[in-house]
Amino acid sequence: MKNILFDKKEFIKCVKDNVKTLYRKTMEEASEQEVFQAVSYAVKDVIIDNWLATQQTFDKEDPKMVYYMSMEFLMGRALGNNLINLTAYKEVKEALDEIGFDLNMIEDQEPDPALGNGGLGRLAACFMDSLATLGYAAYGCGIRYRYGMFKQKIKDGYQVEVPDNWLKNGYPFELRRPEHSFEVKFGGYVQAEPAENGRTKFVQKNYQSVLAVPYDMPIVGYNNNMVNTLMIWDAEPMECFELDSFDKGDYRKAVEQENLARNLVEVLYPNDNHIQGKELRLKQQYFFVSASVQRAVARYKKYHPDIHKLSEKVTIQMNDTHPTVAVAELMRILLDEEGLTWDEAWAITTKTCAYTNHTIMAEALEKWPIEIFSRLLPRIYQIVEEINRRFLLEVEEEYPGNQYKKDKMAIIHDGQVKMAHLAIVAGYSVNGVARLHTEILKKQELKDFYELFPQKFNNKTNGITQRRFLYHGNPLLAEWVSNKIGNDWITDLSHMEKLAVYVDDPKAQQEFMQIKYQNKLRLAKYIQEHNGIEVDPRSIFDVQVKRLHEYKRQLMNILHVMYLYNKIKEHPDMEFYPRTFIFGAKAAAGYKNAKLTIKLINAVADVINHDASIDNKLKVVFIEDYKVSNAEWIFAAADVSEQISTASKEASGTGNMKFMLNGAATIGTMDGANVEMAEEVGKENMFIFGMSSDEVIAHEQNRDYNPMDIFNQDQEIRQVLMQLINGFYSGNDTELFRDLYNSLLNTQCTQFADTYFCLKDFRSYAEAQERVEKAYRDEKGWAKLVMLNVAHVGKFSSDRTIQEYVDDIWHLDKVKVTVTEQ
Ligand code: T68
Repeated sequence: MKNILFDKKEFIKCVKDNVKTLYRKTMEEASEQEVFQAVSYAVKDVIIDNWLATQQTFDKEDPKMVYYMSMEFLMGRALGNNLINLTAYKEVKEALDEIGFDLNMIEDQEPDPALGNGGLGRLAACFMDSLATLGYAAYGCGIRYRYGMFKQKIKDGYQVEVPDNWLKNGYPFELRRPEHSFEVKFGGYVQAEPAENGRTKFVQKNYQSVLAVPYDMPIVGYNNNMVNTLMIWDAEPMECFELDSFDKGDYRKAVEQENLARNLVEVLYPNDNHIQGKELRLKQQYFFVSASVQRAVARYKKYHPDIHKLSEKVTIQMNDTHPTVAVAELMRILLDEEGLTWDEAWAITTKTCAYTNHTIMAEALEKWPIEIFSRLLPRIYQIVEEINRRFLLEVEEEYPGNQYKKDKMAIIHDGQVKMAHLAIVAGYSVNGVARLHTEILKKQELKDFYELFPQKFNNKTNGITQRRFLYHGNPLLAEWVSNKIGNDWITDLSHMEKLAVYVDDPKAQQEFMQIKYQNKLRLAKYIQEHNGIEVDPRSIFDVQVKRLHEYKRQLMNILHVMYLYNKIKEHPDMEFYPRTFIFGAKAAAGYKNAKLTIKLINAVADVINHDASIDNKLKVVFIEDYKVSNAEWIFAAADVSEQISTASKEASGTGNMKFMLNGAATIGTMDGANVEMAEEVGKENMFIFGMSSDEVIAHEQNRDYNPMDIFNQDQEIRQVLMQLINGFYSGNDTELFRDLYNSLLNTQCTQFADTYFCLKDFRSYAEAQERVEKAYRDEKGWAKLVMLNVAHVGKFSSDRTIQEYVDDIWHLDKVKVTVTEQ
């Protein structure tokens, strides 16, 4: 088949035709947005052929498939990525150049689909890319939120949330598939009825339902013709408003049902690592899980007669506990619709479902009040009760008479349904996302379950896709790497180790640092345009971009900036290498201390950036609306990557890997995947500081940490803290930052003062920052250090991660798609 992307003339013609048919315009008349749409449709055309071919191959070869269930897919823009994976980026760029359009500008017109919060959602997106690239059959299953992650505006230093209406111009890379719609039922009650086979069948009555309609998005594999599918579900009313039901006095119900459909997928909950327990969220969970499991079973049944063998062709991976109702939904389908016995259904379910844990933070663990759960999902609740009853018998057998164990491990206890317990009991695999995190799960958080089911537990250290975060985000470095070692790194990142021979080569060092400089110029321009701040591209770009959370310790970072500022003011002649501290972070709308930290960063920026006396030695920049699209530029331009979470709190982190891939040095704690990064590149090539996770956990258990001791003993720290409450950064308003001060020192305001040990780790952090500065002054030494980081990043590709999931958990078959003339 002819691929128009590689034929300039044909491609331009196609774009022109699209502009004409879509908008009745010529190229000259079309807006940038319209040209984006026209180009995207031309690209989609090519994708569709591969998509069809992939489906045909699936039908023929019948491979085992993974259904990756996730409340969040933080995909980022598709156009550029699709062109890269179709290996047509350069060709299309040139073709567009010819007719006077800049591909970058066109890419910029695409909304950044932000159907996720942070790491967990972005991981799902990287996994989809790797699955398609490695040739594995996969469906991503999620929700088509009408509004994704809010857009962040900074007004007067405060975060303001603006709705993200990403669908307003229509999204070219989605396909509505009404023929695959399913009904999803909520509420009502369950009636036991006699069934033909003499058993009892359970029927949900007087329920409300919505129609789940999937939109498919193509997931293009790199250079292999493979196109997998991300199906995201929209909710529509079952039938339009009926006079009929009005007549029956059911008017209220008809309206309620319509409202249910309208509200269900309206908005993504914007909390990262925090669960609020809102009823609508449970509705969202059951909605997309039920539809996805129904579609998976329907697809299986189309080709296979024996439902007992479901797990030979289908595996369901649950991205955290958010989709855990999947186990009960699968049980329901097998029991109530397929008519299997409990034991048959349980045998299938426990071979089909697997669970990934992403956090040990207590506030992120999902627990649903029985009242909400049983009212909303009466049949599902019955099934969970039965799973719990049988599980507790198992616990009793293992630990006779041990009520304490039973209470601790029960799925339903104390008026709550514990989703992690359900996922572990019903899943055949439980994995953490970095080695340290998995060890903490086994030894502490999930110890009881590990002792009962040791064979289920395993680690899968996270990874990222180099195709988006190097090839697309940092074209200069990507090209340099390819010139040095060839193209193999694009699909096998372990090839990066071949760069090791260049780390002492002065010419290579110079080229490498020149590319970094170019990327810093690009970011400096972005900052000038967006923030109106002039930053010196020769200063050290020290970057912390990630969701705002107290455990990630943006507060410690900005306190350190305040400390440096005091030092420079006090000793104007001291040696100091100019630094630009760059922050980017969204705070959950209701997270007070997080929002106040954003205000503090901006307040500090305001004072420091306007102080001419410090001779531009320090600059502070808060980048508004941190998201996948601007992240790519930020990673490319960073010298220093801040990965400074309190040890034991960051399950893995993935930003750390993206910086490493782009030649930034990490300053970080021995937390999450930082530990494994240090193992790969050597501790001497990172800037490690702070307490170990064991030390943190010991302090938490012994409750023997008192930040007041540090406040009393350390003058400089005290000075910084006093500046939070003496109006220094708040135009004499002594109350503005008091909550932050209290969170660090006042035991009356928070249960534990300085819960995340900012003061405890402060000196060690400041000392590590001094090492950074010293290392940066040694130009050759620095070039070698960051090049070594790039050379040892191989392990952190999501291709490696996915291959481990396939080998140890999913056992998928590799598929090869060939596209033939149609
Ligand atoms: C992150 N978790 C981890 N959660 O914090 C991070 N939570 O260490 C890890 O690298 C990443 O997952 C991938 O494994 C999250 O991002 C959430 O976003 C979230 C969303 C809703 C509810 C709870």
